[in-house]
Amino acid sequence: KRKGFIFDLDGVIVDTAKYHFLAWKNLANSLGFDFTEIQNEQLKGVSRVESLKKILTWGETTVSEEKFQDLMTLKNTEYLEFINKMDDSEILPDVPRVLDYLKDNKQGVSLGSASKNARVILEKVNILDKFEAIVDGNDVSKAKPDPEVFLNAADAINVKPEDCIVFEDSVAGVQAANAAHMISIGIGSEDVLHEADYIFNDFTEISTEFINKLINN
Ligand code: B16
Ligand code: MG
Repeated sequence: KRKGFIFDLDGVIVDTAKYHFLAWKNLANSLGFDFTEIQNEQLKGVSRVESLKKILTWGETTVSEEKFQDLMTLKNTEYLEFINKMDDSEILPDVPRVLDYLKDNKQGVSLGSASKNARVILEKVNILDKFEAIVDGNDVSKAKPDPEVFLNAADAINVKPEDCIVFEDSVAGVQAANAAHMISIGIGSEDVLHEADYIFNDFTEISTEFINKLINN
């Protein structure tokens, strides 16, 4: 049977959280306060606008709407400098193996990411052509944990939500997949992602047998 396999981007296909961290940290420091890795964890899966709102709250800082826009642009400009240096060596282990297996077995494959930079990142790491459809931060109005991004990603490949499987590294993303009535697969630690139907540390732990089980269920 043709199922739909929907991949989150940041934290699932590539580890861009480290670049988001550096760019947000520099921004926070320029405003006179610090930004920690623990805070960065809480921004996973969260949109750019919501991320900046949280950071300003943590830094007990308020800015005008105009300055807010400037800060978003500044952060993204620096983030893109890191992205522009990426290549296929940054694809997380065994992601290409799973993508190729799904394609060879005629499964639907799409991207469901909160990032507005999804396409450029997939191009940089040279796997844009592995996806039948890309749904990203430019296409949705409601952020994860709202299921909109995954429902659109399912629709774009013509697969019913209940026949879709989502790979996610963030709590909000797992909740979005569950809200869409899809099978959620958490990539990361069990402590954080316990709401997922299945949890793996990374794709090296995802066997062909397991994928076959998902396809045939
Ligand atoms: P951008 P994902 C999310 O991507 C990231 O996890 C999150 O940290 C980031 O703030 C968000 O994209 C927006 O990214 O600034 O590039 O539009 O995990 O949903 O692929
Ligand atoms: Mg993610």
